[in-house]
Amino acid sequence: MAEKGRRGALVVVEGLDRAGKSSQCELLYRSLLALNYKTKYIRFPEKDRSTPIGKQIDSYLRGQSQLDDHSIHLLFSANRWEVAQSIQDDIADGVTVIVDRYSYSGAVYSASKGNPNLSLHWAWQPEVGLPRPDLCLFLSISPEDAAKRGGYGVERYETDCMQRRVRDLFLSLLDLPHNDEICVIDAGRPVDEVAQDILEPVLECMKNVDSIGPLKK
Ligand code: T5A
Ligand code: NA
Repeated sequence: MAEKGRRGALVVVEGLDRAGKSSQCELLYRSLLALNYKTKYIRFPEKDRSTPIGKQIDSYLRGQSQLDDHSIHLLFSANRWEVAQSIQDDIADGVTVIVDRYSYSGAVYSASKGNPNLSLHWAWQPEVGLPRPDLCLFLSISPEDAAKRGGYGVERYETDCMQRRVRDLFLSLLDLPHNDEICVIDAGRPVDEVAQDILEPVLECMKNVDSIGPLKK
């Protein structure tokens, strides 16, 4: 149903661990398909974590291997660069691409580790030049509420202290004038209510896309 010649939108969903990102991406994907839009759903790190880079990330997140903070950071970023061209191609082809975590997670999680040589500024630089989202939905939830949800506490970053730092840094990104694509959604409510709040700004954004730019410094 996308208008002839109009490009697809790049829509990113971000938030703390267990904020409900994957559940909401799946619902959004199905809603857009039901409305006859060409749509794709991808996630970072990749779903099956099966490329050489994906395998290294998976092993690190499960605590099965150790990596220097900068190395793992650059692997997460490389994982996005591997897919950047295919995102551009899909969007040019009129496909709206829904992305579950992106550069914002990349910068914020690494900078939350407390490594004095890994600031948010440093962490953002490898992301500069990646396709800039038309809309980034930040699913906002308290670390306490996130911790009550299924599966929490299994992976490396799922500790209370880390999640608090991650939340603070996510919120600090909202204050940067060049990140005006970020929209905050209250994700502490029932799944269908959150989904309704997400669909409206996405449909609005899809109507207003022009040329896609790069993420800025
Ligand atoms: N990371 C990631 C980096 O450090 N750098 C990077 O560059 C990137 C991309 C794994 C880790 O990698 C780090 C961040 C992470 O720590 P991941 O694979 O995206 O990243 O993490 P997952 O474990 O897949 O996903 P999350 O833990 O983030 O969960 P989601 O996707 O936010 O939540 P979801 O939808 O899976 O739901 C979790 C549970 O809550 C329930 C669901 O049914 C499920 O049980 N739920 C709700 N319950 C009540 N009310 C609601 N509204 C609910 N929504 C979902
Ligand atoms: Na997820």
